[in-house]
Amino acid sequence: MTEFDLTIRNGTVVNADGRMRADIGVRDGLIHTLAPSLPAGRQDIDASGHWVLPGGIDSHCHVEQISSNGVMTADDFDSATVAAAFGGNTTIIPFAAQHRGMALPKVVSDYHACAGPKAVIDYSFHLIVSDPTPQALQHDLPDLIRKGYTSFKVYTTYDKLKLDDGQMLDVLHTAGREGALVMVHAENNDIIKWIAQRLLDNGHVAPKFHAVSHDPLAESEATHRVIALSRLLDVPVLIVHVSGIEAVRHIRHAQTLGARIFAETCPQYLFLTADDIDRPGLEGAMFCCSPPPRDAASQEAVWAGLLDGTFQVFSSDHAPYRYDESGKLPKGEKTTFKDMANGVPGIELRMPLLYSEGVHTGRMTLEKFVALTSTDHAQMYGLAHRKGRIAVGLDADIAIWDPLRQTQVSTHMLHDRVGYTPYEGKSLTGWPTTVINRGRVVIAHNELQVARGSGEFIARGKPGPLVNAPASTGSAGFLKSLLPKLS
Ligand code: DUC
Ligand code: ZN
Ligand code: ZN
Repeated sequence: MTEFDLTIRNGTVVNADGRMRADIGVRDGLIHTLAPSLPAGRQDIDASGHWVLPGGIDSHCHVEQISSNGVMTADDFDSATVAAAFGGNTTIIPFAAQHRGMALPKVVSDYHACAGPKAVIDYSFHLIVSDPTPQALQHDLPDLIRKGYTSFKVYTTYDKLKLDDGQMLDVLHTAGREGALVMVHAENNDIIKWIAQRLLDNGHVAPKFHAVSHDPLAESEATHRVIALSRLLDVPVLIVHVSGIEAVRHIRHAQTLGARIFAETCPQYLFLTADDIDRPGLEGAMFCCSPPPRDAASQEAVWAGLLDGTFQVFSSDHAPYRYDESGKLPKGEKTTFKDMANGVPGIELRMPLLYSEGVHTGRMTLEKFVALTSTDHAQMYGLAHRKGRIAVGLDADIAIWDPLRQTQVSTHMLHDRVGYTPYEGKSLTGWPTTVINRGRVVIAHNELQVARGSGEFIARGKPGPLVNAPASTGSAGFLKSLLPKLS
């Protein structure tokens, strides 16, 4: 038998549906053989005492993206993919973000020009759709979906991004017809603006008022509304970065009705609360994201949702802005909570945080961890034909975890360009020590082993079985029969 390019031996292989003692033989970037015992390949890794997991897929991160207020993220495709790889990821799905007036094909080609020469691991793109013109809905989106951009994010908030309900229905209708998945940022824009203006008028400008203005009811109302729009047209929707108890309840209720409502949450809603924003001066800005971290009861609701299947995916929503005039503090000391760039970093710590606080503590099985950080991202977003499992014929995307490695989080050990972490000082147990993407050893011995630009763009298929299962709830019969015939 020809020698393997790479073998990983003596480890325990864990997929979302179970674990086994197996050696892995890799050839031409693919998992070629899984067997109880294999001879050493040209390159051989001893995984004794380690978990051998599918490489992480971070399906929500903002990289080299200009916000609607014109602020560029601190990370580009070099630093973001390096940080992602050190944190156990082998694929990221950031956004190609349309701002109003921009043509979607040009947006996509611009992001490719940024990512191609820099990414060290594989990547794909969701679209952000802020301008659903007839050209976008009838031509550009269908064309891009066919080319492998099979999901897009839309917003109910931010003045320059938000869609009204009619536009949302237009987008859902197109997605339903073309078989794409719509991700929604669900917060009520007017509630947030109304509270924020009154706070500012009364001199309440500190970062902690960011969380006050993003009241949980703003999230609850928009989540409920988006679920209704999705059910009306029977088109699947994934609600991103869910933070509050009421939103979790709306999603769970819709799922029990049989609606195709899916959901994502992020580390900031498990490990931070609004109290973290209440710091001296402007320091709280480092903890401000939208929706904001909430309270202990919300954290518990989010944990429960992760464990009971309400959430399919756990992503970072890495939105990297520095604590200076380039990001969080555009007006220096005079910056109010309304001026700051929204977002927290987390691309490198997403999985170590969940491993330590979920798996190591016994709260979550390792199989569930794999589903939430890799397998179900592949399922939801049309990558399952290549990624998300350790199985013969799939890409050799593998993270070897030392379950006992102790780490004290410090910004200095991280590889992003943000300059702080909201998790500074936290003690973690478990870390991915070797990371392999398409058979290439990307991280080993605490060092990056591959060249910039060696990551590949992955065109995605249609969202998988989870999304396509027929819904047992939705619009009234006549509308349902009419919809497929409407343009
Ligand atoms: N909120 C978003 O909607 N996007 C980026 C980061 C954030 O906090
Ligand atoms: Zn968002
Ligand atoms: Zn985001």
